[in-house]
Amino acid sequence: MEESLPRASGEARRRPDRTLRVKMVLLGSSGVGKSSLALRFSKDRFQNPSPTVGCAYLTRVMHLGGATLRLEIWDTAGQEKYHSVTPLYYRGAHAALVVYDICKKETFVRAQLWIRELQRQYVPGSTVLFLVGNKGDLDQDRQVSAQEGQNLAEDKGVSFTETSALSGHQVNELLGAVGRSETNKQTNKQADDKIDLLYPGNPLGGSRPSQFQVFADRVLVLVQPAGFWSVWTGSRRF
Ligand SMILES: Nc1nc2c(ncn2[C@@H]2O[C@H](COP(=O)(O)OP(=O)(O)O)[C@@H](O)[C@H]2O)c(=O)[nH]1
Ligand SMILES: [Mg+2]
Repeated sequence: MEESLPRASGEARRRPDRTLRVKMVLLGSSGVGKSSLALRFSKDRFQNPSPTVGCAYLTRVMHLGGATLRLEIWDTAGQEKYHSVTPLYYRGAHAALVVYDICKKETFVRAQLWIRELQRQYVPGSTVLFLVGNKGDLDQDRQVSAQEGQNLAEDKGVSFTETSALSGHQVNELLGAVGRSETNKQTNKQADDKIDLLYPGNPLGGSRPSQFQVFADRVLVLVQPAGFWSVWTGSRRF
């Protein structure tokens, strides 16, 4: 029974430095505004004709709740025209933004395929997906309603927002949401580490417990020989 107990991981896993690197990739059909959004995220400006970004990445530093986030914003180098974006591009991403143009229905259809592909490839929880309807400033030419976007996002279990790279509408809010999703992941991870340290390192300063029981995968009850008992819980599954 003891083999299944969480193991002490040692102090070494503490993170005094709260600088987090966040890899964020932009995906979606050609012309939806990925490069424009990348430029807006990084430099807070808009450029028409659209910037030739691609290949490498742009960066943006954000401060959020005591943490410094270094966002690496990856833009495709036009491979999406041939639907040939390599999985290497989005593998290991902390956040993936699947972008469509609210004025072009086919880009919305294509976004669904992107989400399906990503959900097949990524490890759940490690990459957070956002569905982004861009060109929100062109409401008069809209072919996809905000409700349709919302419905798709709910159906796929991803976050949703409409943006405008041109006006900057909702761009900072989106970046904030990406940042928060990453700091939350890190906080959960730290909670995991804390649980690791609690047991078997003498939780009550006494001897090792004689019994333990796990409820609902999340709650660990330790029963001490003297009849004391203590309960540990956290984000980790025991
Ligand atoms: N009106 C409007 N045009 C945009 C917006 N974002 C991008 N565009 C334009 O859409 C075209 C394609 O943008 P681009 O960033 O190159 O798209 P990409 O192929 O997905 O990288 C360019 O002419 C941009 O100026 C937006 O939010 N509003
Ligand atoms: Mg581009």
